[in-house]
Amino acid sequence: SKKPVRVAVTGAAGQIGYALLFRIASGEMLGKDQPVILQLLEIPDEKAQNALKGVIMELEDCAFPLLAGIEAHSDPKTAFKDTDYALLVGSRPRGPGMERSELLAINGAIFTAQGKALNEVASRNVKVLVVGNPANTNAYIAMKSAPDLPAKNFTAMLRLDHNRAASQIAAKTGKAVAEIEKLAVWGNHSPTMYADYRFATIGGESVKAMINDETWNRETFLPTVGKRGAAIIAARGLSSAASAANAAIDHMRDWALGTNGKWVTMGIPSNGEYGIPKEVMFGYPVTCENGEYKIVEGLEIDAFSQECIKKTLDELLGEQDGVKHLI
Ligand code: NAX
Repeated sequence: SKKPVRVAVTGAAGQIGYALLFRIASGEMLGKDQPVILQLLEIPDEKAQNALKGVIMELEDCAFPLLAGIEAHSDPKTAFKDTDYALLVGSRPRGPGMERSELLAINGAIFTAQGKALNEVASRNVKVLVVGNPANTNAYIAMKSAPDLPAKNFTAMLRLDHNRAASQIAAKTGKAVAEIEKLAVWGNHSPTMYADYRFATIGGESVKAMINDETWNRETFLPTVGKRGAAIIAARGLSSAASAANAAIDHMRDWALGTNGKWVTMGIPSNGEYGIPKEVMFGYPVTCENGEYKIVEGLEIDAFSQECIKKTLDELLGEQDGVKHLI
């Protein structure tokens, strides 16, 4: 049988953590034959550490055959020791009345510390996914704080936006969501992201031709996908958690185990593809094979798409500029 791999999860006692850990432990992320050791990080605060203890008791009570160990941590330097995968979920999202500079400063401190800890103690091949918002910029900070690790191993989660877009298209066309191929989401995990179905197909047929309604694209589809997070908060009184955890599982599983040629969306550091400046943590369509992702290149970018991509890029460059002094 396979040797266990180490999976670190931060914010482990939060609501996404609660929807995520049990699925990782049951083998949904890395395969039903891959034992895992969970290395869970929470803030030192007594309430958070107690909540984490409760989650661990429940994980134990599941008696998952693949769960080879569980550890509770309050320091990233121990939590990330030799870790093969790191899901950085805990962060400080923007609260009511919070200044942008305050948000960036708090997360800057969290993600510089976690980036440095990964740099010092993680496996040299660690695959990092940042879920905590602002996800792209937090991933950028962690990457810049870990100069000894490959920059390409730092990624941000845009998979929830991708899955949201797929579900809207399935509803619009009346087709099964599983049949949708070649969907892309460009840019920042924020309402500025650009969900792009120009290349998408269902059963080999063009989704764009099937829908054939540019007004729907611009006035319904894009705002619906962009504001879906806010719609869920309005309805549930809490932000998306199960769907976010599901997207994190999808992202890591596809990265680790491959997509068989299927396109998925990942936030990854640019190498200049599609005119995005180097190192910007940008959502791109990718395929994955042998533990590596590859950007889908050569797609035509029309004037409207160019405009959308510029808007989300400008927002990201602004965020990146706001944290320059921290890294
Ligand atoms: P919760 O507030 O329920 O949980 C967050 C947990 O993180 C808390 O238990 C907190 O104690 C812990 N935490 C905070 N700072 C930490 C640190 N420095 N080290 C370790 N743990 C720390 O939030 P939840 O609903 O789980 O959401 C977590 C993050 O995901 C938020 O930033 C949220 O904005 C973000 N999201 C990102 C999404 C994406 O698509 N990229 C979608 C869903 C979600 O909104």
